[in-house]
Amino acid sequence: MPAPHVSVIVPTYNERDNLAPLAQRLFSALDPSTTELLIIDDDSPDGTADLARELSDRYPIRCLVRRHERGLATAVIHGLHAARGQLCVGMDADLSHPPETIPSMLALMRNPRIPMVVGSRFVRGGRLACDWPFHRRLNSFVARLLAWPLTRVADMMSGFFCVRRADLHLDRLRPIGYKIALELIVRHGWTNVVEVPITFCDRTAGVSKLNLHEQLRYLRHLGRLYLHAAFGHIPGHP
Ligand SMILES: Nc1nc2c(ncn2[C@@H]2O[C@H](COP(=O)(O)OP(=O)(O)OP(=O)(O)O)[C@@H](O)[C@H]2O)c(=O)[nH]1
Ligand SMILES: [Mg+2]
Repeated sequence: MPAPHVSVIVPTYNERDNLAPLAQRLFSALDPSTTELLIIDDDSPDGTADLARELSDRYPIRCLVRRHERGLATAVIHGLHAARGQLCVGMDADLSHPPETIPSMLALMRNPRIPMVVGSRFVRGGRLACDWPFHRRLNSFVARLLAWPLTRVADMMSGFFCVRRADLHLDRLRPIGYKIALELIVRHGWTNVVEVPITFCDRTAGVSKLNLHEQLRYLRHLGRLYLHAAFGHIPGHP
């Protein structure tokens, strides 16, 4: 089988109910002959991986299962290692990120000076199609404020992005937690990141895995990124 042009990497934990609609929408938006959907599942007890294998009869899907590891960012990195496409898209399984935006992200990546395109809620035209309660909006605002000195990307919290595989230095990454796009931007020193507006929808199936523990982990992650920004990479150190 020839290598696909695009690998869409989706980390999953208990996303069985979202997988079929995700595959259907993704392969309506993208040509299945040049795209692979790469599911990185952390041995979900709800049978996400079994369903992914069933769906692979109908769609170009590969499912990799990690049995003794958990974590969104490390799952995406696992996917970046395994990807066969020249362009890699990272996105969530819960349909919060519209697959229909991916073609315009891929088109922007034709410009070799752009290392990354981010699907963004916080640029003109981007929006939340859901009514987040005040505490959630505040949470998101503070999280972005804390990362603001590290990058000018408005939605650096986004898990929806596209990168060129040849530009990646995966050995530089030391992620913990959720914020893989931020990790990629800071560790690569990317300044020319472009954002495209998206309409972000809350999940309608499955449950969120974002909890207080993850939020505290984000603070540790930020600490590491500030150290990196201040002192550069010290081999052997996080
Ligand atoms: N492989 C893997 N995937 C995970 C893990 N935790 C979350 N995910 C996936 O990462 C994506 C984002 O997780 P969500 O639970 O939706 O978290 P979120 O989007 O930050 O939070 P919400 O806005 O509340 O949905 C989904 O596709 C999850 O299935 C994990 O430990 N391992
Ligand atoms: Mg989500």
